[in-house]
Amino acid sequence: MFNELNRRFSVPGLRFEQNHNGLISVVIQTAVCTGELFLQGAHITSWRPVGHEPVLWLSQKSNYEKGKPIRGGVPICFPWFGPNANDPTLPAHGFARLQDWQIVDAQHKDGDAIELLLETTIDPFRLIFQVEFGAELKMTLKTQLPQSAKSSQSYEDALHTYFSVSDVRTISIRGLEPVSFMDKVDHAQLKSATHCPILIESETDRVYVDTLSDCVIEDAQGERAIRVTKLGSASTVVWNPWIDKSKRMSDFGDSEWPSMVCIETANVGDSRIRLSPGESHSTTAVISVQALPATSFTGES
Ligand code: TA6
Repeated sequence: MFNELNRRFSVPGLRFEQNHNGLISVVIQTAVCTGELFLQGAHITSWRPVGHEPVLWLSQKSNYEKGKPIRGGVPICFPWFGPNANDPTLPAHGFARLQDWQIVDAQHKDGDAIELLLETTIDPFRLIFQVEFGAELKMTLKTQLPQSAKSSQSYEDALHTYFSVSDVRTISIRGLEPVSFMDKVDHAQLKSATHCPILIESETDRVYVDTLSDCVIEDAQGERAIRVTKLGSASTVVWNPWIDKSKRMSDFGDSEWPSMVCIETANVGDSRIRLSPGESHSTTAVISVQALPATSFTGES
């Protein structure tokens, strides 16, 4: 199968591989970046622009098996976020990250970038995932409700991006200072804006509501800032499991929590998307990295 894909999509800097569990991935190696995406879940597992350390975080204990979610990278959450409200036996974050997607196009773009187009169906919706691996990482999840649908339908979506940081206890996250948030670590209470950058000092699981703004992870110790720009997303989720929750996840190493933070580009809760037959919606995230001067982190408290 993956040999057929290599024949069908012969693009310089792109090749298909298959792991020991039969999962097929697209491996990208160009003059501007490296990256990888698994066809299961259209799941981006790595992106590393030239001159930088890897930007996406992956657990050393992740599964890479059919039907199991990969821990890290960019899981696509669809058609619901978190546990299913009506049936707890259904998979958390929906089906999109668990099922095979079909790659329908791969091509070189300006700036030695490579663009992939993948599709899948989650009845009654059709999903198209467009990814551009380049000096920036550009991701768009387009959801279509076919004209033939009998009625309007709603869904939640999220590009649940895991970022690699030097130490989550030393970073600050800017862009959400004026935004209220639902605190999932405190009975999902709606809390007022703090008007301060976010510092991660304990388990953090917040859904920032009604925000279109960029987020910037300032990682002075890692000498870089990571920017998340978004379109078509009204919710931003910030998550770090900290110590106890990490221990409760079998695919998350007990000592891995300091090296990651999630900034998720989403439409959840009251911001869920409702489509009429024939309508579509796109959720886009663009990730960019900027080196920070080494002097900006003194390490002094
Ligand atoms: O986005 C934060 C969150 O909803 C957390 O509550 C945590 O469950 C995380 O997603 C990971 O979910 P997963 O199903 O991938 O373990």
